[in-house]
Amino acid sequence: MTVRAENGALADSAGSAADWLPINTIRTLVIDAVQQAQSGHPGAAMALAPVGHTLWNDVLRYDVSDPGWLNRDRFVLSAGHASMLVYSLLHLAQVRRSAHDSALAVPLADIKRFRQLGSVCAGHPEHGLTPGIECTTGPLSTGAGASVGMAMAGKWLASHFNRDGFPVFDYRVYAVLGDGCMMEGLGSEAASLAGHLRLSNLCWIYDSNAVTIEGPTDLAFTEDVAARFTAYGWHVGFVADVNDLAALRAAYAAAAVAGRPSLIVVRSIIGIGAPTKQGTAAAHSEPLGVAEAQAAKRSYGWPQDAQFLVPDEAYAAFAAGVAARGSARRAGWDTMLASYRSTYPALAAQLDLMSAGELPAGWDADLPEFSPADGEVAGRAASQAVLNAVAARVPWLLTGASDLAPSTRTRLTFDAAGDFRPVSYGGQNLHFGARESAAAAAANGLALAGIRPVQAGFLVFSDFQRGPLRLSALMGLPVVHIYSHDSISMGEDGPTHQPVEHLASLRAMPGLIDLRPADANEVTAAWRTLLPITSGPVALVLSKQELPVIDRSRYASAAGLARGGYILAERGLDAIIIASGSEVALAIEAHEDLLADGIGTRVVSLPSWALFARQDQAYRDLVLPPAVTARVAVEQAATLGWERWAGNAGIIIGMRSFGASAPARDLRRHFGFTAEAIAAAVRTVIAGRQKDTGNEEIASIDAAAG
Ligand SMILES: Cc1ncc(C[n+]2csc(CCOP(=O)(O)OP(=O)(O)O)c2C)c(N)n1
Ligand SMILES: [Mg+2]
Repeated sequence: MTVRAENGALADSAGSAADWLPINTIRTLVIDAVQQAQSGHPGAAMALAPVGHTLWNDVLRYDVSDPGWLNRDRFVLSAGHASMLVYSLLHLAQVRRSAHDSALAVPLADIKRFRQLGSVCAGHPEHGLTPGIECTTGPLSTGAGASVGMAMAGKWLASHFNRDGFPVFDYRVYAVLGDGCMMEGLGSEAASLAGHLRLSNLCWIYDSNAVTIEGPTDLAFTEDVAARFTAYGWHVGFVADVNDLAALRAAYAAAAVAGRPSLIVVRSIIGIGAPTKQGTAAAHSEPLGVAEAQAAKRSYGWPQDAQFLVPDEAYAAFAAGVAARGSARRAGWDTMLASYRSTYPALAAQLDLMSAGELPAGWDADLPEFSPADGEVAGRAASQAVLNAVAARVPWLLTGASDLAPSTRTRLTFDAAGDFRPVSYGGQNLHFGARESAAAAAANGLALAGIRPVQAGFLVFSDFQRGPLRLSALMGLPVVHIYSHDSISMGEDGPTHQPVEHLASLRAMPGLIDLRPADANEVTAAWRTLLPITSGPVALVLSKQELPVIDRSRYASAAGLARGGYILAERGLDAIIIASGSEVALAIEAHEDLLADGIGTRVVSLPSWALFARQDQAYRDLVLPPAVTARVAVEQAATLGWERWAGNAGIIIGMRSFGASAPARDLRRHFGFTAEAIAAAVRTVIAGRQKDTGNEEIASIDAAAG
């Protein structure tokens, strides 16, 4: 059908009727979906419709029949609250679910069920739920941070895979940010990093509408954003009115040739066309209401009572725009790739493995094994040896720390490793600088582009990464988060640097796999276990201090780590001692001391609660028999949650306060992490079972005193 499609109130704006019809279709879909849901954020999505239309139909290189195409341009809506914008675009472009499933990624029926259970149109865009959503967004600026990782990945992939005449990777990354994204610290870190790296394939579009939730931005945000980005080394373009389509198109064109990341500052009016709400915070997250919605539609020259109206011409505009350009581009790429495959078969094989999320055969062929004769080895040092062995065989494994590679021991030192630097992007060593938040967000973007990213820092500073870390779990991305300096035993730097509550907090996160290996061989087993996991992130928690290498000829093999928890030592079942990480060696010492006194204990190494919880009940009962309630759990971390394994009658030796600044040995004595304290606790639980007086708090005081 045909509707009148003029720009109404926007009479002075450039662009033809052929442009305004799809733009007004987007605006009215946004209005109707939010109105129907009685929930959502109409204003920014309405205002950004011209950006969506021009970017998709004039610029984006995107195959609508395959949203997973490796070399597609990426569109990330960092201002995720404006989700109806991207749902409208995916619908109008008729993007399919995948190359193998031609159903629509976003059917109109789901737009009509915006924000309802089972709809692909969730409140905020969710990667994995909705095909075509590149990244889960909503926490402000985290999507922008991920876009930096996608652009970094683009540079690395091009450097590694492209050959003369074979531009396998030359995709560009576009992200849309609002005032909120611009205010957040993570966005500043990410922009600083992108500027340093001269990521010419990155373009951020800033919806500068001077309104946020509380009101006009002059309440809290008056800086010169353009000057800030210029200082970061970005190219900055301006569009004075988002409805000036010619200016938008010129800005995209300038960004494409800027040779560095680009910011396009676009002035807009939030909720444009809604007579009383436009330009105010009321348009941010309130349904417009019937009268206001009708008036807005009239201002667009739209039938005021039409609901979810998509004129054929709107589909046609996207078919002639993004779809036609994308399919031609894709066909050319497929042809090029076919001859790449015959010219560079080894690289093509790598490409296939990487994009399937697989690892090269023999990737773990020469992982180091450690013996007690090697002396004591710190968790972080063992990990460095293993990481180097793995990375040498998996070229697309990139690793970087937040200025802590020498401390986290995450530097790749083999000859071919190299550094990822501006203009020479082929290295496997990334440098995030002291930017933990951006590092974790960028790692998400790297993973979304097929890279296996490893990002590292101190466990205590995982707090700085909470937002993006959470998104890595929510999206199920295979990011390896290495957290070293894993306890008060990091010592003299004191309580500001000593993690206490962090393990409990990481373990509370659905989908994140915790791994705190006990010794060097458990570190090797940890890498062997974690790298094939592609369904979600792993937190590999490592000691700063040296740890004894457990004698595996006397005790069980470290291969048990794969099940999360395993019986390490067993000389009777008077009690069970459960420990993780650095405390496992203490548990063994206590076990031996108790044996000399005729008390037979089992030591359970529990490096991963998440992996252990995934085992069947029979295995868990085998390791922790329900009948054996005399249990002592020991870990240099907050006790929260340990009741799950220690049981009501058990004693938990853990941290109930922050640490202190002192040498590690003194701290361990002070806080009760000694073999003697563990042995005393075992005696108490055994006696307590007879006297039936199990009490965690009292018992732990006893234990500390012992
Ligand atoms: C990290 C984070 N903090 C707070 C919020 C809640 N929030 C959602 S949108 C927004 C700011 C809205 O301002 P802007 O980005 O300018 O969006 P607009 O009102 O222009 O649509 C805030 C604070 C959030 N989503 N993420
Ligand atoms: Mg705003």
